[in-house]
Amino acid sequence: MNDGSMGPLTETARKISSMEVRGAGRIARAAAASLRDFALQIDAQSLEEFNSEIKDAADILLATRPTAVSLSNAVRMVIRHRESSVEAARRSVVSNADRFIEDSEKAVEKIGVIGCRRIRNGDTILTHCNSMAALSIIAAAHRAGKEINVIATESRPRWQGRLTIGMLEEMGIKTELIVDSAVRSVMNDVDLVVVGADVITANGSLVNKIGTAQIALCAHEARTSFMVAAETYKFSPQTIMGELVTIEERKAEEVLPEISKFRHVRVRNPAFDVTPHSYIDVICTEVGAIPPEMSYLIIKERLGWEMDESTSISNSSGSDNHCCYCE
Ligand code: RI2
Repeated sequence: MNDGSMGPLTETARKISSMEVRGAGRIARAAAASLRDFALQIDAQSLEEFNSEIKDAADILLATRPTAVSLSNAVRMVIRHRESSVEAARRSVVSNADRFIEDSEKAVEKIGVIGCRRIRNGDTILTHCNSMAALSIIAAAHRAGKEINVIATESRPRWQGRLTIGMLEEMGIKTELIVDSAVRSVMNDVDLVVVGADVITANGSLVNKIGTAQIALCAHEARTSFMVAAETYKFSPQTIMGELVTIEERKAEEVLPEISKFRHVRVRNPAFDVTPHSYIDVICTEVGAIPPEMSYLIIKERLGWEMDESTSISNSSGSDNHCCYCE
């Protein structure tokens, strides 16, 4: 393995782990771009050597964050090829990556166009964390001239809500920021909840930023519509094969920087939670607004070829993470 050319890729992996690069879509595009650039550098004498180098690079990226299936789906879509020469394999990986990046950016736009049709003039929308797919729907409604108000949560412990209010401010959209624990107290003012996704499972359940499930519960209680914005590469083929979704547990210092001063205190810092499909009204994808029950079909039709056990690739990392079954 020529470590020289691995430098930029390991740097991308470091940024994904540290969340300098974050957001399921941006993580997937960064991984695709770094695999492309690495493939252009590989100096292999045989196809086997090329495949082994690209597989090692893929494993480094897959070991960064365990939850967002966008990462493993992107890696799989980029490195797959049926070529018989090094140069043909290299061209294949490069064009797979370019196509993935282009399609994923177009998907965000399409989700905006489709999802904004479910927003009425005067609606108050609540959103959580910082999701490009969810913001695409809100921005499209605004561009369509609809008068909307947005309530954004802070999204502790990493404050992604501050990124969201910055973007809404730039678009000139009326916005309120709330602490995460204020959701239920404002839910009666909310017409629609719009959030992003890290994983959509085969049964239509959602894995997204910690706090999403509580928001869904409050929306369910208030009979407020709950919409998920998710590109089809965020659906998980592995969950059809019965695999559980790994919930990333991040370091305690994110919640309590001075944790080392405590002897009897342990911090729990799960980065994501699970929203049951029964709390989700619609999942807005680039191929349409679908009921959660249609997730299996999306996986079959849009990600189809992954059904074969032998081709299963999934994120892997860390022991602190826990797996959960998506009820
Ligand atoms: P987009 C983020 O995860 C949030 O959970 C967000 O809802 C999801 O990714 C999707 O984001 P993190 O990387 O792809 O902040 O829609 O942990 O931008």
